Amino acid sequence: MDDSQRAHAELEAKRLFREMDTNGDGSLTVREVMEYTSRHHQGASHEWPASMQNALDGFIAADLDSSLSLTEEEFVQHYVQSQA
Ligand SMILES: [Ca+2]
Repeated sequence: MDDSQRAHAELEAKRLFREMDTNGDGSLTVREVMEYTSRHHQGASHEWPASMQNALDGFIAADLDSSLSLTEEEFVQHYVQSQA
């Protein structure tokens, strides 16, 4: 990933973060992430559990300090790495 791809991924991550942060407190809870994933699920309904599991796995991987909430920094870092 070059610098412009990274910058693009960071912008995309920040946009997503704001969309997922429904109460606007600057951190994502498991609940916010799961609700967002559930709302935006587009595959077949039998794929829904796998999609929720992926979201949960992603959340746990991104939550470096195990605070059960993601700061924008944690989220952006995880997102950019997952795009690389
Ligand atoms: Ca929040």
